[in-house]
Amino acid sequence: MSERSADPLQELSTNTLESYWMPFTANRQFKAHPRLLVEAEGMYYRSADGHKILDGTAGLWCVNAGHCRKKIVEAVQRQVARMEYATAFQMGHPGAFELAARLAAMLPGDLDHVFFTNSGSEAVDTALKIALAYHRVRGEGARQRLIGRERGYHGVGFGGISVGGIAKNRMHFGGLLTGVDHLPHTHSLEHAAFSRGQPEWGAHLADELERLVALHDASTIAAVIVEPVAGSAGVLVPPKGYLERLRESCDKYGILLIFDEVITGFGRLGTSFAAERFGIVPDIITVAKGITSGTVPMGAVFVTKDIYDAFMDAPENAVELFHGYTYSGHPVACAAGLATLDVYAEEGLFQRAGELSGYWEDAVHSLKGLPHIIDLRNLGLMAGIELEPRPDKPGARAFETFLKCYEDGVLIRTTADIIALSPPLIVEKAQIDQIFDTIGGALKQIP
Ligand code: PXG
Repeated sequence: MSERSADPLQELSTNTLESYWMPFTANRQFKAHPRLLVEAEGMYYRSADGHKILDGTAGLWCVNAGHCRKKIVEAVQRQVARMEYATAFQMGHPGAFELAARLAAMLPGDLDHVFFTNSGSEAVDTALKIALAYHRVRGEGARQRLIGRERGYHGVGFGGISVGGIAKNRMHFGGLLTGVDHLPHTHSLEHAAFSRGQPEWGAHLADELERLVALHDASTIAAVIVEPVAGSAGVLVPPKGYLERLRESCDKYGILLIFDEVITGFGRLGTSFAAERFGIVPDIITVAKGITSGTVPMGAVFVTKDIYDAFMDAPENAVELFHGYTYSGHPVACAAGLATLDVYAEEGLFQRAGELSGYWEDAVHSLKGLPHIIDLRNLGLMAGIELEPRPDKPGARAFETFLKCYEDGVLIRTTADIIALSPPLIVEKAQIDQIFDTIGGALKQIP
């Protein structure tokens, strides 16, 4: 990263900012006070006004290998110059097969086939469609219900917001998918505030699935989808025993269990996938983000051999699944994915995240007692810091903390009044200290 960039973006005038409708952003606030990032390397961004900013959020939970890693950048450059695109329908290119095989080798249990998408939202909608179609091809087409969870985030497609459980992401968008129901979320300030790692309280909430089965009958339920650790809603760590009970109930009733690992995949919890961390094998896993360390958009759906095989009974020349994207298995994304897996393996980054998680946990909980904090939670290299909302203005306190931290050189992420942290897995202990010192300093100043 250069000392001070001469990037033309620095010259952006306020007028130039208007046309872009920014996603999940307070557009008017941003355009009045723009925060433009123009360069990145390792653990740092550089802003257009020349400040070095420590990345406490791995971009947006995705840059697990750190920014602009040479090996990944060069692999992308080579691929884009050699063959920038090839159709994925009735044709293939070696990179997609190679990446699928490499991923399959990392997967637990019988998970062994990979369907490529371009984002987490597409991965989720793909997984839900595969679940419905799987039951149908096996002659159980009445299994059409999908069960999500309150406070779940599964991207922004109609499938994802239907099973998702964040009111603001759902309320403006009509009737959504029919036949969807939700488990209760597992967050409880009363019973589990300031838990280190998995809370002791809350496994019984998985038994709510039994209630939904009693209500709808198992023969109508296709799948349950949960994030093993809910990320977007503010890092909600599953209570001890909770995911085990969900797995048991799904097995008992022939319901597919989908883990949405868009955030927890690729080392965030110190293992390849949360499935491995918790010792629970779902039937389907969705991933994105860390699959290319955020370098090129890509998502994927991992399914078991049983699911894949169920579709392979169709006549040999028939298309087995009427689903796919123009850019499924895009050559440049595959090149990025392969190089990213190399970097993860060569540098032992998943293991590194596991080894650092104790230091991380202590750093998170060292904030206890500071103003406004009503909960601290953590797992792997994830953390949630929940603030008491201002009675008149929910979200304002966390947003002001975000702005103050940015001013002080640390990028954090906030959702409502919760600060969510997830640094690249190359983070150093001194940088962990800097993240929490900066947040602590900000909280002392924010009213
Ligand atoms: N599932 C999960 C669990 C996610 O976290 C998606 C699906 C959707 O992925 P795409 O690639 O379509 O965005 C996500 C995405 C936040 C935040 O503030 C998190 C995400 C996206 C935007 C904001 O925590 N996660």
